[in-house]
Amino acid sequence: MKPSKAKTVFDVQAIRRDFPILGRQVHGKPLVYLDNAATTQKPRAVIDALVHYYEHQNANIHRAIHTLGEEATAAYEETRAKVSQFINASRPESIVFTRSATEALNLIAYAWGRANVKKGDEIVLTQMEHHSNMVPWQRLAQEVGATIKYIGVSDEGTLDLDGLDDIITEKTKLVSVTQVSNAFGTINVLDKIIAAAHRRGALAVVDGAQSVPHMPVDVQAIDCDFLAFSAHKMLGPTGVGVLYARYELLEEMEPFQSGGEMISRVRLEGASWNDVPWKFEAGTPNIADVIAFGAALDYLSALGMDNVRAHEQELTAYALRRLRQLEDIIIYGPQDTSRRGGVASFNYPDIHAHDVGTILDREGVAIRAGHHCAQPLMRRFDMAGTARASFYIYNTLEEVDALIEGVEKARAFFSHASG
Ligand code: C6P
Repeated sequence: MKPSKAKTVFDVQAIRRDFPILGRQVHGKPLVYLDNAATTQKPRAVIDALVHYYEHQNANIHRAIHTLGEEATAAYEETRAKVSQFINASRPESIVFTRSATEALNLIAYAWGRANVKKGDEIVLTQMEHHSNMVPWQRLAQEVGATIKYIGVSDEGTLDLDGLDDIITEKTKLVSVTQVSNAFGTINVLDKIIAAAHRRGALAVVDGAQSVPHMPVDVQAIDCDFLAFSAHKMLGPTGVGVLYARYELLEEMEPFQSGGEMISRVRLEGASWNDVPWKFEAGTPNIADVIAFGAALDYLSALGMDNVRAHEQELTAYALRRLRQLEDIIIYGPQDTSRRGGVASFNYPDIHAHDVGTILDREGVAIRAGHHCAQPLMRRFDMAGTARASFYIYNTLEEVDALIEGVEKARAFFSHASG
């Protein structure tokens, strides 16, 4: 089947030329990188920003009075301002840099959770959360004697919001929900959940690890209290995460880690804290990678997040249409692409997802196979895992064809093997 020409909103071939890794081959085949939900590739501008920092500006920040230190500090803080603008935070001081989305979620659980969640209180999560938005809350609940309640998932892979008022009650202190499922791609409608949380006086945490990289996200419009995401899933380097929080909450919260940078004054008897957000950035941060993340944000902003979303939606619609034509295949998540991100998650009843992934790898096609760090969701569907293709700005319809051909090969190989 020949693909119809892409109606893409930007020049994908020009974008591809910005990503050096896309020129490589895997097992003698051109690399088809469809594991973007795990981490995305990096454009030359991000790689260059890292090299430029180490070649021209390398210095510690917030303490040196020399020129290099001042330049590095300015570049680091400039990324904070760019992140703030990217998600429409009301001020850059609402942005805390962490190591990852995981660390951002842990920061909330420790610094806010330990002070505010008490015995008998309730925390509300969903059954489709990534482990990073489940385990920190489970540990907190266990430690303080709180209870966790879960919003269930329908057969379609969407949140079951019937009975929401019985789940979110006056006992609820915090509701934490992913905006987009990493495993199925489901886009969750947050308004109802966040409004219900606020009506009961609870705070709302949004796991934006799979939404911020792929669609416009406006924290003021969503009305969340916290948002967590990772730079490496949006063209940036690994080792940088973002915690957005309402400024007043950061002011009230005690620090997460302690040491250098996060203090204002230290005496033998004790210490006082630095201003927000530096109070939450103890020790020398990941300066180079934060600065290079700024280049990633520039790249995405120049494309426009509406365009990023439109491109992924087109690829996903095409992928779903082609996958549906394959006999026996099971596809997870909503079929309507207006309700799902750039993810196609599927299984054959009699072939292990890892086997599909291995055959695809021989064809140069990189996908993820397994439980996607969402074991409770896998259990809900009575399976060990899925094969997951996830798209980004540099993927093409032709690469979706390569995926389908690889899946067909896997099917043929294993039917043969077992037949
Ligand atoms: N999901 C995936 O392949 P970190 O690892 O901290 O950058 O991100 C954690 C995380 C949190 N929430 C969601 C919804 C996520 O998808 C992830 C990371 C990757 O699906 C790696 S497990």
